[in-house]
Amino acid sequence: MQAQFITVEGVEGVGKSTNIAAIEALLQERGIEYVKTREPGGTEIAERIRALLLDPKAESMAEMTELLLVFAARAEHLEKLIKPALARGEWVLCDRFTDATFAYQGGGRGLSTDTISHLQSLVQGTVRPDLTVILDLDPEIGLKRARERGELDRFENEAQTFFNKVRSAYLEIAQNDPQRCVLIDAGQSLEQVQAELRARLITRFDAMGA
Ligand code: Z5A
Repeated sequence: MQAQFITVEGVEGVGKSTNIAAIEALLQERGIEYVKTREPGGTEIAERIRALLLDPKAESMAEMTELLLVFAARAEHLEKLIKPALARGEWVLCDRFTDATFAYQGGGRGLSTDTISHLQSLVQGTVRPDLTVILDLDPEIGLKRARERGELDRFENEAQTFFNKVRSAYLEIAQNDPQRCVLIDAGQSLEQVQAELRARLITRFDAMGA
């Protein structure tokens, strides 16, 4: 079967890193070769763009600059890592992708969805995730977890209303694309979240013969 492109999304502190480890365990059990990566980032140049995007000292960055930097990092990531891995037959497991742009730059910042869609076509061509896990959580809880972890990045310093809009945008994406998206209530205990995620992925993997 064709290598699959899996992405994991949600507001800050929702548990993406923790649940990505559970997805990796399932891929390994099934003997599936994969590459784990993240956005913004994943290659040397894209990681340098990430550092600029997350730098709390870059607070005056214009919204359009932010959007173009996200897509510049993505162009690099696609050409150097994602497309070559898929071409080799390896699955790609990515912490955030373009849904994050629709949620943060579209929903959060209020930039036009048409502009984002246009950049998506320009940078990605026809590349889209095959499967997206959206972890849903009240941003207040997620931000509390992020704050307990230490210093906040440029996005985590945004107001609660920003994250409420980000969450709504993710819920809209899940609702509009149920074929691709698996929506999980991440407000449950970690054990419950992982059990539900595992069960739903097993159903999907079995259906595709993976
Ligand atoms: N961004 C953007 O604006 N546009 C774009 O196109 C893209 C990104 C691609 C970097 O993302 C930033 O880039 C992001 C949006 C922007 N904004 N910020 N900040 P990031 O993914 O690197 O950063 P993050 O969202 O803060 O993710 P994170 O730090 O990796 O958090 P997480 O992976 O979601 O959470 P975690 O580390 O797995 O869990 C946090 C803690 O909660 C940890 O102690 C866990 O043990 C605990 N946890 C997890 N699940 C549970 C449950 N169920 N119960 C209790 N405790 C739990």
